[in-house]
Amino acid sequence: MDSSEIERLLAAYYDKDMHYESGKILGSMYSTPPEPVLRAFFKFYQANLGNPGLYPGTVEMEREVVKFLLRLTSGQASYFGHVVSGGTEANIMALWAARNMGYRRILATEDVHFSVLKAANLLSLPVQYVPMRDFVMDTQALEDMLQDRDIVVLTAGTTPTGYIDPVEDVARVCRTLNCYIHVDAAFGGFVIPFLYPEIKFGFNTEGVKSVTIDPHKMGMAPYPAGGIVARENIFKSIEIDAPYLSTGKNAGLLGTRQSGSVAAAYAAILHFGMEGYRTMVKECMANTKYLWSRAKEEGFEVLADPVLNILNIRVGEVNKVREKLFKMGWGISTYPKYSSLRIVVMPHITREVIDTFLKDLKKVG
Ligand code: 0PR
Repeated sequence: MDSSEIERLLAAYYDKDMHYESGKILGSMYSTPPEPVLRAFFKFYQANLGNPGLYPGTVEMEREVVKFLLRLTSGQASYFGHVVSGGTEANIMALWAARNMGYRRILATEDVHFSVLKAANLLSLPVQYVPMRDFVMDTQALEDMLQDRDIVVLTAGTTPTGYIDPVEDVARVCRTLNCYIHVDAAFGGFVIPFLYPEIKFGFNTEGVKSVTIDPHKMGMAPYPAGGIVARENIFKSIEIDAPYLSTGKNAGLLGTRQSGSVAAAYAAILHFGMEGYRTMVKECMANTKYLWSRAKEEGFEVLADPVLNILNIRVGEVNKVREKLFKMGWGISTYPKYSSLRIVVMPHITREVIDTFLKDLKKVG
């Protein structure tokens, strides 16, 4: 086929998909990255950090990204880390390393991201749920359950509510035992430092060994770009011989890996910088509060006052409402457990979008 025919055929599929530009995707943790970031992706899209020896330039950019992730998580530049395909791979790598280091059981709340359950299944690690209080881990309950060699997975910005598990309190409870604390800040890592610099969720709490923090969520990088950072070289425990590769070793889940997104994540960091991210995050939070007050004005019940830029609106028959909204062009996540619609207020969710959405929701909610 010639290229115009291919394009014509593909356009039909493209039109079936939802697009961020429409402003109608309300349930994702992603927004269209700025133009220079996308250009970086395409310039480097053939780089493959599965064989780093061929791509020393991209290796350097990965290190720069990791250094920025360490800055956001209060780590030191000498700490360790990788840019990976997403929060799932980051969580799997951390838990894989923890298991190989001799830790035996995962403790987490029910609001932990399902990738942690996936990792537990892959790694044959048992999971015990710790009760929650006000949407975060109940430290008292944890204290009663905790055993030596447990892995405590905390979430800084949970997937359903955006709430932040009490990292410092948990670390205090863990202090007398040999436990592994992993913090999943896949979403919150690019938000908390800009809204609440006083909240400790990273390496400024002793006992936190690794943190997941994803450029392809609030870091405004295109996928696949997750991040895993660690205080010590935990990756040593998952390293495997790869004699024919330039480095002779591989310490990750994937082999070949799309590394245009490493260049793009670096470009996003250069494009926004700390100040640019702060401005963007504050705008998202202001819009979240706008959504919160407008929804209440319209008579909707909001599940929990927003801490980060995630808001849940409670509706009856949540799946039916979601289907109706979908027919009106809205892409939204639901949390059946809370009977709520979850809205992640990313940069494309403007006040105009919010007003239109609430009008539509009134018709079907
Ligand atoms: N940890 C947390 C706290 C997460 O919220 C997520 C994903 C992950 C880990 C896993 O990250 P990856 O998806 O990068 O592997 N949370 C989003 C969610 O479930 C993922 C998502 C993104 C869902 C876009 C839908 C969507 O359209 O909401």
